Amino acid sequence: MSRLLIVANRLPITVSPTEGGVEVQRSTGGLATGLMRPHENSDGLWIGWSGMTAALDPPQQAALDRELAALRLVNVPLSDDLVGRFYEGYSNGVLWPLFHYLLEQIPLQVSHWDGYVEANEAFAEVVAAHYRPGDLIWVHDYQLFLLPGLLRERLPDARIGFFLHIPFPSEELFRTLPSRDRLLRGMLGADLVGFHTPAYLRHFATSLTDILGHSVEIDRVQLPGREVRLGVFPMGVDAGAFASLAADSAIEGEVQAIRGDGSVRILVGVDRLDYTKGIPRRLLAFERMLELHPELRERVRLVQVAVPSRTKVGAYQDFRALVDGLVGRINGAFGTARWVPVHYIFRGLAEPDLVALYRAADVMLVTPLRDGMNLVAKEFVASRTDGDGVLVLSEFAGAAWELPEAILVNPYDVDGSADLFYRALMMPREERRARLAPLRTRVHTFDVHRWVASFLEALGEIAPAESRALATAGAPAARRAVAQRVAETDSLLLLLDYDGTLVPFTPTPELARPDADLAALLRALASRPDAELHLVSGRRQETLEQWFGDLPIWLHAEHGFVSRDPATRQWVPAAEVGGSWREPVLAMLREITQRTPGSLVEVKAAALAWHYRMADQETGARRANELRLHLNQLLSNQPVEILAGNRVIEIRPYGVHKGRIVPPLPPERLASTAVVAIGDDRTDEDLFGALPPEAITIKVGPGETKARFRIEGVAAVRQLLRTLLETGVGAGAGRGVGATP
Ligand code: ADQ
Repeated sequence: MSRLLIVANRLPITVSPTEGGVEVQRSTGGLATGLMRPHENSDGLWIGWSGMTAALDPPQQAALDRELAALRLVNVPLSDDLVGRFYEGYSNGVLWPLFHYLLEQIPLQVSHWDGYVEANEAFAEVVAAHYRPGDLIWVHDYQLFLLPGLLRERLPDARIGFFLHIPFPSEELFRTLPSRDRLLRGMLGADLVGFHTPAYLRHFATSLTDILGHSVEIDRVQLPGREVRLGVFPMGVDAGAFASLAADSAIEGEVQAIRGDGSVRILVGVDRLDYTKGIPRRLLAFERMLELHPELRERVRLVQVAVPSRTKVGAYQDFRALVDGLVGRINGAFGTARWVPVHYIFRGLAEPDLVALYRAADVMLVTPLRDGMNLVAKEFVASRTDGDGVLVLSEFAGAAWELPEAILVNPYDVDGSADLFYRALMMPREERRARLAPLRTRVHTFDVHRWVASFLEALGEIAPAESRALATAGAPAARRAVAQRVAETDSLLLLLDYDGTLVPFTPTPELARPDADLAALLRALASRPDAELHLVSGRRQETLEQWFGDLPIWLHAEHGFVSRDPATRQWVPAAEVGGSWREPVLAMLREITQRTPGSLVEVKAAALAWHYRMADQETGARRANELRLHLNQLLSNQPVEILAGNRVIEIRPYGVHKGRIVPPLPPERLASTAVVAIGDDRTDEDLFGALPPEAITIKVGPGETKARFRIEGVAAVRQLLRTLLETGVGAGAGRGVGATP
């Protein structure tokens, strides 16, 4: 079994300094309980912050080190200042409200990103220092979005999982974040990214498509040389533990004490005091119910437990005052000498007291404005071993997806909530039991242990890095192969695609002109006496002539439809230009361009192309499908082919493709020539296919390919070409070509 490295912002302990030592208490929260078992079984480590920023004296520090080592916990030391910026400032001041759709809580100017980066880097250093090959790394939550990416740089072969405990917001909201790209890239360092619900996964996938331009399949994203899996893993609670606690006779006594003679029905709320949990509107809805149903006065009571949380964040201090004010107002307006409508407890309760309260409740109110999952709802269900009690649950809690038999409320609708609270109080016994039974089965089946096991199983199923590397034969292997072949031979034939291979894609084709670096690189390659360089592109002859006309290289425009020999500098077409198909196709392309903002038509000598790189992704893809359908009908009897490239559809005469530019390679030439072809597009597959098996074919970026090797992008292509410059062709002498590993 692999060792498990759990990485979360906090260690599952609370540390309090004592005279000459420290007291370490284990946390009992859902995450801590759920992960403790695999932590202990796997002989692994739990890496996180201890919660301490104050310096300990040497005996205290020694005591803490001993305690941590015994529990296999590793502290990531964070200074007071860094915690202020990373945790309170960026994580809880910016990410938390934004991911919960509460834009008004976000500061006018987003700051402390630097602290966020610094803390994630501190985590990466500690994890990398403790990592051993074969370990599984499981990173948790929004404080550590960058960590998977930082770890991937340090540990390219590690298996890394990431789970987000809070919602992933709609892409339209997420994209307001200035650092959106870096956060997404950070997450994509993982091999598996998990969410509580399919909606969060969908939002994340849309962000990847619209912000980073990745194409996402339902449960995976293909990156250059690597795949990232996406999954839904709704987190559960330790239902068995809650059930046994609830059945304890001591708890039964406490339940009776809370319920008294049963003449006052009890509604219960249990939350961290957080503005996402919907406490003020819940209080307003309770107040409204008392207004609408005066007969309930002195007959119902709301017990609201709120555990103090994030007390150093400004928004939470104001929020506390708001809740205090509302409780005071309701109690002042409705209370009598023998009845207080809202019983407010501002502290955390020990687990037995919590379970007693869950058991005593007639109605459990879980009404967050937005919540990743909400474990309180599940703890309530697990504790109701008596099979009774009503759960009122917000539509905007992740749990609603799994617990639809609850009474679902829109917490923003105060009047509607008041009606539903009333309905829950009045619900007949049979209905209460009928609704609770399926909830109980689900909460027990999909408990926290099942959650941990299914995530780790999915992560464990991902092929270990070595076999992934073999399957894709990445950049280091390509560089080694090129170096070796160059050393064995005495001439070099280089066949290079342009867009997406030598330069990155740009919004419009004319922006992708060669930069000075590239021009110098091509010139240097072309001036080697032993090298023959071919540039083969889908572009027009005029463009290639303008950009590369003065280089002594072969130019092939329009995928090889027209070529220029460096000796004669004459452009020669491969087939007759024209055809009756052009006019109607052009009309069709113009019409679709008018309907698709951001798309454009390119008219070439032989071919016509419709580019939709700048169009809205969804519309672009839909229109491209539509266009292909119409073109297929229109052109069924014509000697043309329709080619779907990278956000472009091209219509060109049949049989003219990049493969035809390959110069004759009789056996004697092949034996003495290193043939290297590099391209990123579907059209380059024709080139790869036309080359003999000895050729070194290299695909740039993701997607299916006939090529033998794959490298990740333009920068890596240029690096490989630079290596070629540094290495003389070997004339069979096997001259030292140090492949960069
Ligand atoms: P939280 O926002 O902390 O967690 P939640 O899932 O409800 O929210 O978990 C709270 C935990 O704290 C529960 O185990 C509960 O028993 C305990 N708790 C709350 N109030 C308490 C009180 N007054 N006294 C004692 N204990 C109290 C984040 C996300 C959630 C997601 C979890 C797990 O915000 O949406 O469900 O992570 O992924």
